Amino acid sequence: MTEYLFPYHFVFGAATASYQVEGAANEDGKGESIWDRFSHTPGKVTNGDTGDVACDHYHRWPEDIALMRRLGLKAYRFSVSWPRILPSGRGVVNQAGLDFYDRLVDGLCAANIEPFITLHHWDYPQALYEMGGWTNRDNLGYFADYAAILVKRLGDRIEKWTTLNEPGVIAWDGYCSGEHAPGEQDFVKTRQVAHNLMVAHGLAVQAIRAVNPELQVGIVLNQWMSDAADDDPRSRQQAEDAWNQGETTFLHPIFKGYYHPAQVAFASETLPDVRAGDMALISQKLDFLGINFYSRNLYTAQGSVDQVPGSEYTEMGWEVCAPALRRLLNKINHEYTLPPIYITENGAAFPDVVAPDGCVHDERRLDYLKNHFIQTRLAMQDGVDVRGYFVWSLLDNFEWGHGYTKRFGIIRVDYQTLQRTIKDSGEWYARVISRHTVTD
Ligand code: IFM
Repeated sequence: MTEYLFPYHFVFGAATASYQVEGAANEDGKGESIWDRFSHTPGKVTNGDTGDVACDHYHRWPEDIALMRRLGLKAYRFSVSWPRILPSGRGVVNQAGLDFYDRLVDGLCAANIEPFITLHHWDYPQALYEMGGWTNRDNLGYFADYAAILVKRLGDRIEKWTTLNEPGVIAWDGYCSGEHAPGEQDFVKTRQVAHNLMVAHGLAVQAIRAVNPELQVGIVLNQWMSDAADDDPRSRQQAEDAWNQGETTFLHPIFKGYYHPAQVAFASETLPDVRAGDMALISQKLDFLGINFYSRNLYTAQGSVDQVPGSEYTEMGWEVCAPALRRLLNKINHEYTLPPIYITENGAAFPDVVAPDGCVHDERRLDYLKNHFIQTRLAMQDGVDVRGYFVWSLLDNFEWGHGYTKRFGIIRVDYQTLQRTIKDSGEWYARVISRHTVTD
């Protein structure tokens, strides 16, 4: 038996996102988001599910904070619904929307749970989308205005501010595959959206610091490790090329101030319009980097491998490969000069069942989390400065195009009754947090 002790100040947290858990889609003056529109469009989401009610976190947050306390969470990462604050995405502020987050943050502080806020986790205001969305540069400043409004209201109680969650998914799933809102399929736009998101991030960083320079500001990127399947140098080259052409899209501009040359060469037909000053804005020094990690891509000399023989897969079809997290952390730590890192999401969807004893014995999720915690600890021993870890997710929730069919929570949500039940993985996490130790 090996014990992996985490440092005293290590932040053990869990995460959610507004559209995935809040519900109350039309309450208290909230405006429409692109996800409201998309999920109500027939054929876009499995079973026609929407986030109208979701986990009803908007009303049940006191119960959810009580559950967080029960788990002993040190921090809760949540996102803000932009159209709840600004129903048209800009202009008139909806005070009732601000009041909701005010109550939530007060509740967290009273429970000694540190709030980690994300400004934007995909529920973009429909009204701004109709003005060109992220493709229109004139809209980017509205994100900074929105950031400033939130900092003025919540900056006295929240220290850690994240601008965007997974800009790559916003761009590629929203504008290329069309599997996410707004459901476009246009590769040229995709590249421009990716660039514009980084500009908007830079503007928001400035806006946050202009209101309160004491706050810590970061961004959350989802990164998949690129692994070679064997020792063939051509496999290693494939993995490295794929990393440079794809996985550096945000890391390179943000931490080096320019696009990776391999990416520029690879995507030369669809390069975005980069204006003077963009790169300086994008590469402003950050206080932390959030990494969302779920899986890896694997390459042979012939190209990418779809199914890895002998590997376990989650309900999302993602390979389970915890050691890839350690390799990823070491790789980015080696290639970039990074601020402290938080694992801002890690977790797995598995087909849970409620046992006759009323419990959810989610052994596979528990093992997944345990092994990823261990690999994180090993990466820290290798010298990577990881300060915290947020399980995705606190609650089962609306998994975007999959609706409610994929459960990631360490707490089960019964979508008929909205009753919450802590799963075995949640009970395990509570023990880890109380002992600061993961035992293998
Ligand atoms: O549910 C999502 C989350 O919103 C962003 N990161 C990945 C999760 C699982 O797909």
